[in-house]
Amino acid sequence: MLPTFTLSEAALEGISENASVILEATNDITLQLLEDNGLYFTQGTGAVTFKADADGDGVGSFSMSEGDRIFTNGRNITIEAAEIHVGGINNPLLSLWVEYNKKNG
Ligand SMILES: [Ca+2]
Repeated sequence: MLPTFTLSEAALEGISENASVILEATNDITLQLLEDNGLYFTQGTGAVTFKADADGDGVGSFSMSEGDRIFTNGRNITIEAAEIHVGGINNPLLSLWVEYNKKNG
């Protein structure tokens, strides 16, 4: 069994504004129900990447609750996974992309 790591919501929200980060997992990345239903990244230019299934064997999903929302605050957010289950992301282009993939995926 692979180890599980937990990062707090506060740690994610505390990533400094111009730091680019990649959060990578062999299999699943799960955002637990957020207390305030929002993950608010600090406004800035640093790109944030969630990469599930980093070993590329087709097992690994990115999941968050339907009612939760990621506030990108101008940052680029990338989500890569074999399967993606998102709540909401307040980035218009990404939202469209997610909707498209829900319908056509
Ligand atoms: Ca995997």
